[in-house]
Amino acid sequence: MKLKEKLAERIPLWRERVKRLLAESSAVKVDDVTIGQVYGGMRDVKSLVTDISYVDPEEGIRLRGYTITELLEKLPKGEGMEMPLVGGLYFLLLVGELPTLEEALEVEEEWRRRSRLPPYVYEVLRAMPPHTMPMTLFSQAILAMQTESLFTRKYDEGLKKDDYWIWMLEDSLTLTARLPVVAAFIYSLKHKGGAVPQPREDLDFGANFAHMIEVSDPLYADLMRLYFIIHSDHESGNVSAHATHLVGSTLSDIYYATSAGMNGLAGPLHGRANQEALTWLLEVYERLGRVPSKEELRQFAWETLQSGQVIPGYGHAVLRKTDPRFTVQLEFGRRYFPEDPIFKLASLVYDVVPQVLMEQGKAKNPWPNVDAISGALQHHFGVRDADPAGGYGFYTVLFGVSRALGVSANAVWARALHQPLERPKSLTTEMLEAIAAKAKAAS
Ligand code: CMX
Repeated sequence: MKLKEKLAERIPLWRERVKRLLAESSAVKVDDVTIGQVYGGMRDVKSLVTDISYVDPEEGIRLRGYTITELLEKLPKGEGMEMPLVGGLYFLLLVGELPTLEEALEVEEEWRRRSRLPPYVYEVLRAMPPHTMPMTLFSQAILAMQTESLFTRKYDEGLKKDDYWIWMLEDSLTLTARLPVVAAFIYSLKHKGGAVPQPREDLDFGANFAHMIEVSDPLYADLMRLYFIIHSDHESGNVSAHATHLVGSTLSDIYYATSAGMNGLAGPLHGRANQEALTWLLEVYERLGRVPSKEELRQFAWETLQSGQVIPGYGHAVLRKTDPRFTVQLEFGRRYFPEDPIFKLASLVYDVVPQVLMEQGKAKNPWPNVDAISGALQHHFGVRDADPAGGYGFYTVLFGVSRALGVSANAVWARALHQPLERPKSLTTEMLEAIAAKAKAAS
């Protein structure tokens, strides 16, 4: 397989590069850490490394050096597709170079070959109460498949350190191949009586998901290609990526590590914001029975803030401008269904909420992130987040299918470069007070 061959060529060169950097410069300082950062969720502390993506606060994400717009232009597309093949994106994340159409199709083929779920996964999910949150089911399915890990099996047989990545890649290809099926089964359990989804041999990752979830509008396959590409990676410090990396650093396999990352993605300040953003839009829409005026929307936003809640989908820990992942989804809606009322409402929120957040003056970034609009696009195609039994959060599962691409690509490289156990140091408040007193005396 081209993907594996290219990785095998590149990994020794990167090992040399990192070895040289460490040999020559390991004592060079990267950053200073303040008491505010220690107590403030380590915001902006530069202490992780990844070559797969980088988030610039003003510009947004670049995946392997490419902006979202560049990716949509340059990644290969199959016949009749508006959006690129997700297999090409995975190739790019892993290898670091744009694939040819053939290379992208090879990843797609590999995914199709590996997409069958072990039957017990269905039983594990069926055994859960009907109101179980979709993200709980998603994480459980990933953990249940840990029994399949070749990395762990080979490790137990005495695997050489230099070969860790090979089995991490094997597991990652299998896991990522199966996640659209897991997601479609969760949706089927919630809405369609639990029939087992049947992926097709002739469809790519995005179209197969659309087929399994039974959305017949061909535009949905393109939306899902776009969706799976833009949610894949957002450098290493976000909670799902960091939790996956942290757990993986103990040499836990990709199943253990990704399940941990998904539990982080399930939180309202992270991936669950996509569900909450839609709920917020539907609440305002249902209250008035129509798209509100700007003034009505302004009032609704203030009510949310005054009740002590955040406006979901707005703000970011790193970004300080509109998230390009938001913009590209906005453009998709404007192009294909500008008159959809919930989409219209989501666009109107973009005109109103940043100003409200600026007036409130708390959020460092008043602009929308990826989650502000993704639910409105799913809603257009009739894909529901909430389910009749009271569970909700299916949209976060979709985020999870995509995020697994990024975290697994990072995990392969973490094993390839022998990244060590992660173990930062903690201090007590008394120690921080002593550091503060010393600094005060010195000034
Ligand atoms: N609505 C209201 N208040 C907000 C806000 C928002 N959208 N975004 C930030 N704030 C508030 C914070 O709650 C914080 O208030 P306190 O001082 O009372 O605690 C203050 O502004 C400063 O926060 P910040 O430094 O700007 O933001 P953080 O880095 O602490 O948090 C984030 C970032 C994303 C958690 C926050 O902006 C937020 O809660 N947004 C809404 C939830 C959301 O959209 N999350 C998804 C992010 C993308 C993703 O991971 O999927």
